[in-house]
Amino acid sequence: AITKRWWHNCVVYQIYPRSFNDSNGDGLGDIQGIINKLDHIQALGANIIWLSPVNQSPMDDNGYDISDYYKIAPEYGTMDDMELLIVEAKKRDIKILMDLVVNHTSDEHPWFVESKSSLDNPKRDWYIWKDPKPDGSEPNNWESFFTPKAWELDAASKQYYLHLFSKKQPDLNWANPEVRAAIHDVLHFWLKKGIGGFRMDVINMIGKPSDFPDATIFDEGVAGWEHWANNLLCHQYLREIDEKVLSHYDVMTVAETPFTTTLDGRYYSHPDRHEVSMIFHFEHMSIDREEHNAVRKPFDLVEYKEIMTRWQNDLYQKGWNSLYWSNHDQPRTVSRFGSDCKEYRSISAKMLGTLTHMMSGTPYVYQGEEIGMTNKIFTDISQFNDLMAKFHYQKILASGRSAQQAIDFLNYFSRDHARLPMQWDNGINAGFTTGTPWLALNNNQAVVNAQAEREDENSIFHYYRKLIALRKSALYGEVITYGQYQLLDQDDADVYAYQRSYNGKTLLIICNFTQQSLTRHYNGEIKQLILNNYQNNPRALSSLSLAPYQALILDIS
Ligand code: TEU
Ligand code: CA
Repeated sequence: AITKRWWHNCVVYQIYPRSFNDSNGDGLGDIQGIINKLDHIQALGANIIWLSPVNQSPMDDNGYDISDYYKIAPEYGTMDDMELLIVEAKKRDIKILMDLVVNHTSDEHPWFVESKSSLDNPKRDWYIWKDPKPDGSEPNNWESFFTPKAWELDAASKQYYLHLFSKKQPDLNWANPEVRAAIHDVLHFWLKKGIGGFRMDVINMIGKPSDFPDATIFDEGVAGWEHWANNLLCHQYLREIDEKVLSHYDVMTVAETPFTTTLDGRYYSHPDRHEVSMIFHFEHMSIDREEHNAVRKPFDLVEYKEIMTRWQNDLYQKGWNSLYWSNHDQPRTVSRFGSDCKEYRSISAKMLGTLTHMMSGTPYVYQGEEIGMTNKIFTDISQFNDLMAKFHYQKILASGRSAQQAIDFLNYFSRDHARLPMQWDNGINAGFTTGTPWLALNNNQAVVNAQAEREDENSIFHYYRKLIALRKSALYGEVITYGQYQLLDQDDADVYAYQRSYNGKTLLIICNFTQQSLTRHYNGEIKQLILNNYQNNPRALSSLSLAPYQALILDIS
């Protein structure tokens, strides 16, 4: 068994500051705007906020390119605003997790400016510089997430630097102990301000093998990942962070870790290894697409169950899961996995929330998910903001597909969907700003907005509020937090049903993923109907009728 920790029954709400709430009419969300909406998050019942980056940044990747770890981006506010946010959140029993983006900095960070200035600058070795191959080409064949190659030539010094993301995001050289010490200082600085921990951006990529070998796997992701993802160096650097910093505070950490298996998940999150509290894996995020080739695949519920079940079982009492349907890099949950048509948007959003919130782990709610915000229909590449959308567009055209095919893929996949301004009410700009929003709204705020959701007791918002409250409830909190998971009917392609059991209590969770009415048979007896996204009353489990997208949480102890 694992030791109980305070974050085990917490629910995290993710804020993408740029798109959350604008307090001063410049069209950009800001920290004061977040403070003004803390009551919304408190009403939902979340007690941790993961704040996407608010540090000073040229915003090449909307803040995931930091130019000063000790400063707040002026467009988002001041250090005083940040300190006020921590205080105001604390008054509501909410902790703030900051986004720690330390695999790379901005190329405008003074460290990189110095590093680039000459071959013998003391900070030269803070980044990863390599000579070209004899023919002048890149030091190896690694690719980048946002550009074809991971290396950029600096004409002045005739060396290449490594960037796994954009060329304005040079990778730090974690092999250099000075770099690691500088990052440890950054963590201490923020933890002393009273934050609750960190979400660690692509932290599983910080270890680069010293010989920089060529990639040999090309179809399964950004080439090179077999060398820089989840290696021993990374685990060692994380344990060093724990020893030097985290172990001195009572904090939670969540590591963002693409390319991970459940075994990696255990290595990262087993408490005795002293690395991180939990990780974000991406297996279920690639269920309906090959990101690398920019190709969409059909969603397969049986495969989805297999993935989720493996994570639930393999980490049970050996680590800790995080549970999510979406974040600022993903399409909108209801459009992607449910249905955003008028008839089923609300009901399917509730069903999807039920599925993840009843699992073992810490659930994450991405801003707008709790009110069922949807994907937008884009018609032209000029409407996208995200640098990854532009990269994918070029990649699709280069693979011989048409511009329309590229837009179709982006309408499904683009990170911009999640970054459209939050819809607070049915007023001008959905209440997000009184100015011109930095990214055009989806314009369905007449139907989808937080005010309407708050006022309607049958809304998605209130359903999510109930899901979150259950995890903390005296009656069901323990079984939801610590119960053993058991999948039922693994080959059922339409319904996801599972049980959770703990200390003599058993919950049965049933989710219909289709628009059809179905009948299913389960063992046991309904002792109590805990939650239902329809108003009806299920009778016998031996012959249970399920309405389209129906979700049930039943006590069958
Ligand atoms: O994302 C890392 C990452 O793996 C993404 O590039 C992902 O592949 C893609 O967004 C869609 O699946 C993190 C941040 O969450 C992202 O916003 C940043 O752009 C990136 O790191 C670089 O910091
Ligand atoms: Ca603003």
